[in-house]
Amino acid sequence: MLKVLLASRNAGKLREFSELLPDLQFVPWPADAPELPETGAFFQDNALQKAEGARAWWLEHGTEAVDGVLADDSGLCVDALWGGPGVLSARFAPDLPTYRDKNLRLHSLLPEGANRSARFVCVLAFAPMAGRLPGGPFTVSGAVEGHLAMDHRGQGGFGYDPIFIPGGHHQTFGELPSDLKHTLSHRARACAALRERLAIGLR
Ligand code: ITT
Repeated sequence: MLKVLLASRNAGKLREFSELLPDLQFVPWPADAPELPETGAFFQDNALQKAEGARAWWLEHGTEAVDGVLADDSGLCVDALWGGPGVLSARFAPDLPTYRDKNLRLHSLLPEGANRSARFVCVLAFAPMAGRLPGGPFTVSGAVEGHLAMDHRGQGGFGYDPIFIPGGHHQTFGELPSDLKHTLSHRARACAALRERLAIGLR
């Protein structure tokens, strides 16, 4: 079983990766490790920056051997907001403490009757550890199309899940069971591509 350092402080992502990739053993990013910079303009830049930053830090400070480092940069892209908050999703409305408040702020930016179409995008970067896996860093991606609900609905998931309705459904990711989210989400699709690249096969 490959042992992979997950370069993320987001507990929702850690839970989803453990469920989506049960054939990988994840080492969580330590609480006392530094914040990983993400200064790029695109999901792919930030995912690579986090994976390579975490790999360099782990080579000096890591407490156990790992086969590689996985980083995720993701976000919600709303068409009526020219693709925003997009790559800035984690930094949207920093004055508001909860995602319920952030979601309401997002709604307030959409004029009455606006196009509510949106998509979740996820780019994963994988950086192999030299001597343990061959090759250099690479990225894979996934997306799910949908639209924004009129209000904040459901307790499941994390982040923007309670306002996103995936195409073909009437409930938000906050209301739908996580098993169903895992069949069609942006992160599930990116994980399927990652499994192929790592040749660990699809379940
Ligand atoms: P790390 O960089 O430490 O991984 P982060 O939360 O800062 O954690 P991102 O920079 O990738 O991660 O920001 C992505 C934001 O987009 C995240 O904070 C969520 O608010 C949102 N997001 C991403 N995937 C999501 C999902 O599956 N469901 C709901 N919201 C999601």
